[in-house]
Amino acid sequence: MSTEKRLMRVAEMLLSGAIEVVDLSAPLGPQTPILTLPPELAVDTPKIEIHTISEYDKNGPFWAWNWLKLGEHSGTHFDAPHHWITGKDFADGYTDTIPVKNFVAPANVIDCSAEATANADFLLTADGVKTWEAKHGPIGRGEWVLMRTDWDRRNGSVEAFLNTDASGPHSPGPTVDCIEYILSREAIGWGTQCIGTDAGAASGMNPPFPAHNLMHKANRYGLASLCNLDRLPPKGVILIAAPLKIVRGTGSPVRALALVPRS
Ligand code: 23J
Ligand code: MN
Repeated sequence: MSTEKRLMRVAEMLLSGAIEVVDLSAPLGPQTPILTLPPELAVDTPKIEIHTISEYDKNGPFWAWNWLKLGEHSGTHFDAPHHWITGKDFADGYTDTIPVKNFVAPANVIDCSAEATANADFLLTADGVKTWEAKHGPIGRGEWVLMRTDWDRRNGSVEAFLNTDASGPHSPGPTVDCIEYILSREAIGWGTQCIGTDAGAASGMNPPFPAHNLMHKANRYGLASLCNLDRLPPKGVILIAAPLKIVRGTGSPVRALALVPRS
């Protein structure tokens, strides 16, 4: 079959529902949980604000529109290489310079939901990824690796989502060797369902924040606060996640979508 015919076959399957489009983004608004870092270390992103300019009123009689106050790293969002010091020198590491073909790629979904439900500090290791590969097949070059934890079930509550106590944040994520391993498989990115791509305990790892440090050092990407990974099969889906074309942007909220064959 010609490429033209195959592409139109995809369009037919989208129209018929044979290929389903699954929404992997959380609602983006004032209730969206925002990352908080230790005050001695950092300044935080402000909460999202949505301000009405007009809604068919004296400020605009026939139209409605808003303006936003919105951090790049808010809600379901994309991390670009320039976000981290290790990725700062890549000319194609900003939201406006990443090649757009990298925004459409297959995804591998590693189900850690049972482990993360039992233990909020659960860490996925390289061995955990290899065990998954033995069952589902190898992670291919240019593919996403997504850690399913069902953490999106906590999205309605900032406290539950951030899950911070006196000892710090408790949320699942990858170990250093997990990220090293998926990079050896030439994954294009690492995605999670928590506030960031790294575990709550990641500040104490070596290097600190390995998903950020190592993925961005390799000019690769991150996705955080993904939803609905429980609706995806382990393999065989296409992920579409395109950040806004912010000039020299370090990340952006995204409407992440998965193309999934209807079973
Ligand atoms: C800055 C510092 C630490 C972290 C993050 C940002 C994120 O998670 C993010 O949204 O990129 S852990
Ligand atoms: Mn981020």
